[in-house]
Amino acid sequence: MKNWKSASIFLASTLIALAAIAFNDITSTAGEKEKAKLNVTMQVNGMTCAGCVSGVESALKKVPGVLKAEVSLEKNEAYVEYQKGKTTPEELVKAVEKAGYKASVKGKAGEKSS
Ligand SMILES: [Cu+2]
Repeated sequence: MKNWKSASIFLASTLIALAAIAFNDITSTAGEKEKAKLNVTMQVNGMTCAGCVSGVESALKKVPGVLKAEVSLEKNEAYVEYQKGKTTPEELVKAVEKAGYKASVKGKAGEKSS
């Protein structure tokens, strides 16, 4: 009986801890959304296949602050959404170049509210 009791106490505290983590996650996600989001379109040259596309995409997604990276092989373009203050278009260009492709900033858009 004693074991059962301590086991259930352990379970209860684990559940409370998990709930606290989940709640924290929800509040921090809401906080992130309030931060300004910027986006940039880059010209990317040197991509020849779907493997290149995913290589550029994963290189961009590894940059801290990047929220979204969409790479188009046909357009030779990369569209990136990122958090203001966490990274810059110049750093994103560098990340693509480090992955082995030629990149340049095509268009910088302002803050996106949604
Ligand atoms: Cu390729």
